[in-house]
Amino acid sequence: MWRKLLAILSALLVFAASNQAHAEDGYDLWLRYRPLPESQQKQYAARLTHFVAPTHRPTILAAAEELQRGLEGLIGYRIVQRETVMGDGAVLVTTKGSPLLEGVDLPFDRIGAEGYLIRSIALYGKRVTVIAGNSDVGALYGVFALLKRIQLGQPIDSLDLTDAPRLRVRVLDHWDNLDRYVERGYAGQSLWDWQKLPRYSDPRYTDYARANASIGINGAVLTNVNANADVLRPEYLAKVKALADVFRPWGIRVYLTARFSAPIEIGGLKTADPLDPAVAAWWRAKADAIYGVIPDFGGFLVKANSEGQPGPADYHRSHAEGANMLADALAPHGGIVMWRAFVYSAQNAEDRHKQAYDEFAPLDGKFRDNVLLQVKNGAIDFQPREPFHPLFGAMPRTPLMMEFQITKEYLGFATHLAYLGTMWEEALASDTFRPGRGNTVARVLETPVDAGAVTGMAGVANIGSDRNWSGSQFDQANWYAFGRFAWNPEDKAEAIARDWAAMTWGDDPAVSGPIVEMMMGSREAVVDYMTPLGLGHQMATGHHYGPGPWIADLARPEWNPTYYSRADTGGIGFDRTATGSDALSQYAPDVAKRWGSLATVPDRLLLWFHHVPWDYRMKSGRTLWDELVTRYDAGVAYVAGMQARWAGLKGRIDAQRWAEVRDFLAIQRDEAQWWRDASIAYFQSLSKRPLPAGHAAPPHDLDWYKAIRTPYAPGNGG
Ligand code: GCW
Repeated sequence: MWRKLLAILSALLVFAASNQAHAEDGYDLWLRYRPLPESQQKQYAARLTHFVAPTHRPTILAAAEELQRGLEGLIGYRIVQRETVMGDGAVLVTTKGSPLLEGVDLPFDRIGAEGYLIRSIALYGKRVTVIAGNSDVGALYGVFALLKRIQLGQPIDSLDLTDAPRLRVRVLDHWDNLDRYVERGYAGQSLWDWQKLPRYSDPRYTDYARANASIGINGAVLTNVNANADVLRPEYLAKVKALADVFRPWGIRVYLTARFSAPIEIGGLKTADPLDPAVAAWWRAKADAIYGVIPDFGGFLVKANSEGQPGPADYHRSHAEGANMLADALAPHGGIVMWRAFVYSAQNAEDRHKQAYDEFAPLDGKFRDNVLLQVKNGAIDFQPREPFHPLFGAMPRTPLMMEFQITKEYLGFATHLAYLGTMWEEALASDTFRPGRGNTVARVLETPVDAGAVTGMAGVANIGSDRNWSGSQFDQANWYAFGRFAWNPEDKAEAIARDWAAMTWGDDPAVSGPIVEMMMGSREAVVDYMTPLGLGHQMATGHHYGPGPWIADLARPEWNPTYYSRADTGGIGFDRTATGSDALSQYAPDVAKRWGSLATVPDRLLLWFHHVPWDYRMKSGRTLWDELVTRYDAGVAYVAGMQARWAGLKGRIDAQRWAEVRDFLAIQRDEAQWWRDASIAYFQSLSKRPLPAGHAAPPHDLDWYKAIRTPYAPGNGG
């Protein structure tokens, strides 16, 4: 009796102590490693008694320390290192060719350079778990995979797992300026404290690298694509080196954005013409200098001739000529160029949707092997919904990498709960029909254009100095999901959400179940209350915060929401069929045919490709106008539903995180209503139709919504 009481008391004390030392504020991300129930702890403990690993190697040391840290949290003790297998329960963290594995047959040929295998085997008559890769980083990924299993309460008794990333370059693009301002950042300042580097390295850099490694991210572009050449100066390279040194054990390379005019700005040259020998020599010398400091430097990311950035077109050279010149400078060192296809021009009257394709498709096959063309998921700009970019599948001789935006510039910033996994799955699963059926965007990304060609995926980071990293608890899920899709573009959003929810909020299905349900419909809800039925870019100017569907007076036509909606008294939508801009002709004929016909275009893309009258009859039987209103209201209702679900989780989730999410949902609810009311007020001024029965009129007139100004909304400039 007393012993039992004492046990309960001490358990309570441990719980209280660990709670105090570790208030849940989101800092730990999905690597919380909270204690498992005692019965589970015992089962795992028997399997994990000690580890054997060549920890003189930095990446293996990182893996071993993560294993210790994770198990200490999850099962309550610090697993010790031994020279060799000392009994049952040894964990071997190692690589192919280890003398310990002599005579053991393991499928190293299945896991590539960065994959891992995890096997339960008998070694020297003992029950052992082997975690191994062909490289140290493979073993590191294997350790994270084992820890994930344990976090999810899955058995580890007879393991036989292999996994390997399907893309080679899996990078976060930080749009971070040198003064720590983050363009489109909603999570505080840049993590990179340039002023204190290189002498002081914030311990957060290690936690950032750990989190990335746990989901297989292997690169970080440290600086904004709207670039500043100063980062290429020697004093900044010393700072970049300090970050590279922290990241290296975690398998993460650093990359920088290269401002195309750097030879003029910091090199004293008169030109940045890529065909000028002095310019090429300057970049070669710059690359040599970078690799002298950072031998495993990843390469450059370039935004050229887009939104005011300099580029090869300034000298009447093509994008290929510009990219290849940089690629040649990096090639001797094994570096790559990620050249962005996000190019459109104010001087070009062509539908913005068509411009990148027109520019790049003719250059197929003209880029060096170490160039990756980085293409946004859609042809416009990270809208809540866009059809896939027509370049996917259209450049079979050019490596294309995907660019997703993790930070929610167009999806409600940090406060709106919008799980982007479903959006990315939708893009990746899209069938390009090039060269034929079944070649999805994911397959285009995964299939190297020739042996040894690079493949990749980039995500515009949503990470900043906020304690919870991403500006909100739920935006962490988007960072997590991005890593998972970069590892396997054919992964499933729901499976990813389930893993994330269980690791982040606890493995209790009564908690993680409702959370996953909230997440799975959340992006569609944003589409509904912001831009339903294929509308796009209806946001207010510059900061993109809140609705501005009436805006028509901006200098560049394609910056105006009215350019995209084409709403008038007759109807709404952008005719991109042959009678309109004919952007559809940039897709494979099967796709163009399906989306080009009113009979077969899905509702979700209707107004993206067609201009239809307000009384157009939808598949639901409603008129277009009624359907539009219905969608706006459905979006708002979904948010209300999330609020109710979240209220039901009170007490099951730690107080601080629960309250934060509750308050953010309240903000989202108000803003969803604002979007709905303002949009309906504007479109009704054109449709001149009554609201369908049961749908309330906006509480204010259109001018009231037009008068709203939010000049200090974050993310739009330093
Ligand atoms: O989405 C737009 C953003 C810009 C961004 C640009 C780009 C970095 O509004 O802030 O610039 O895209 O992707 O280059």
